[in-house]
This record gives sequence, C-alpha cells and structure tokens, in this order.
Amino acid sequence: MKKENIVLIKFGGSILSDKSKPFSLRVEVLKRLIEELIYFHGKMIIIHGGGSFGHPVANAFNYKSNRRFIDPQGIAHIHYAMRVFNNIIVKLLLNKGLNAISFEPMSYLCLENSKIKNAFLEGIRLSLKLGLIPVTFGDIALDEELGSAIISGDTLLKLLAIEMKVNKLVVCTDVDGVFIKENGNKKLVREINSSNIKSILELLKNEKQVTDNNKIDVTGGMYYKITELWEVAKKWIPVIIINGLVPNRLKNILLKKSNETQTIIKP
Ligand code: IP8
Repeated sequence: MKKENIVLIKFGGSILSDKSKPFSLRVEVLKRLIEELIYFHGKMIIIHGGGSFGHPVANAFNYKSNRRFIDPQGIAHIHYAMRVFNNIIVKLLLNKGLNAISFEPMSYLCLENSKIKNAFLEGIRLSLKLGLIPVTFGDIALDEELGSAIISGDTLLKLLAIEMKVNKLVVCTDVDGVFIKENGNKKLVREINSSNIKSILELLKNEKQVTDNNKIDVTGGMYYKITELWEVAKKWIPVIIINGLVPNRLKNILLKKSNETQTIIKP
C-alpha cells in the first residue's frame, strides 16, 4: 500500500476528560497536547473518544451496545454531547492556529449491526488536500438494523488509517503503553511484532478475564484495541501507543525523536 505523508493521532477520551465526572474537561492536558501538535508541520487527522461527554449521556439513556436503540431523544442527546465536546476541542485547536475542521461520523457513516456499512470519506480526503486538519470522534450513528449504534474512536481509527493510507498512527492514552503480567509483575511491552503478537494477545485475553472477573467489557479493553491496531500495523502503518499525560511524549514522536517509554506495533 502506497502511503500518504499523513499522521493520524488518537486522543483517548480519558486523557481529555475526567470520566468519573460528567462533562468535565482536563483542559490543561488538552491545551498542552495541542501545544505539542504545533511542532508538527505535516498533514494530520485527529480522532477523539467520548470521554466524560458521550459515555455518561449514553448511560443515562440506557444505551446498550449491540442492542436496538431507537430512542430519538437518546440519539439526539448523545450526539449533541459529542458535538459539545468536539466543539471545545476544535475551538482550542483554532486558538493555537491549527485549522481544524470537524467531521461528525453521524453524517459520513451508515452502520449495520454496529459495523460500518457505508463510509463517505471524500470530504476528509479533500480537507487534507486543502491543508485543513480533520477532527472526528466517537459518536452515535444511524444503523440500518439497530436504529442507531455507538461507533467508537478506535473503530474510526482503523477505518481512517487504512483508507487515508496514513504513514503513522499515534495513540495517546493515560498509560505508558501495553502492559503484560510476568511472574506477577507488570511489564511494559516495548514492541509488538509478528513474533510476539500471538502470545501478547493470549496474555491480554487471560489478564482481562482475571482482572474483570469475566464481566463483559463494552469497549473490549486492551485485547480488543490491540487486535484492531494489529490489523492497521499489518498494512505497514507503524502504530505507537504513548502516555499523553506525560509532557513532550507526543511532541517527540512527531519530531521523530525517540521516547524510551512507549509501545510500538509493527509487523
Ligand atoms: O470513547 C464513544 O467513543 P469512544 C462515543 O472512542 C460515545 O469509545 C458517543 C459514547
């Protein structure tokens, strides 16, 4: 796959907001991350999660994944909460001279049983050509089978990384990377590649079962995330998972300086 010179950056909802308090923003973290983005002068796409905006509202309307959700008030309010969150982020980007433009998944995607059925990505493609920074986010979108369904930022990440042929994917989380348990101790995995992917996934799967008491994890946890990210890495797009709460890690990645604390996924 021939790559474009585009970096895709994902901000997990939990680093931009405090998920324990509805509608709370970690404004200092957000402002600092934006300052770090300024150092990069190429094309970029930004994706953010639902954080303390989308998730509490979805809960309040009793949204359950993979179930029919046809409550018009619920759909409208979940979407609105995400628009509010997204507007704040876009405004802060604009304040720093970054020409961000918002793309709401509700308008460019059509779902079927929670999976993407149609995606109209021409707007995002054209915006990149014009030097704009497309910003998109986890959202509720309309679903031909279920009425509506939440599409997470992690699903958008895979779609856009592959469709836009990006040459690097940076995932900013609130931890240093992927951790596994070895002899009872937590250990950071610095590189995931074709020789260790199977064993890492096995460990993450088991760990999830142990720590979550076999409860169903709606977002799928790290196991699901790495399964998806591996699909991206297999297309020769390096995926780097960093701790966005630590200053300068994002900036170093964008400036191609090495960070000693991160996980890189490559085939
Ligand atoms: O935080 C969820 O996006 P995510 C979006 O990326 C909503 O999973 C509406 C809860």
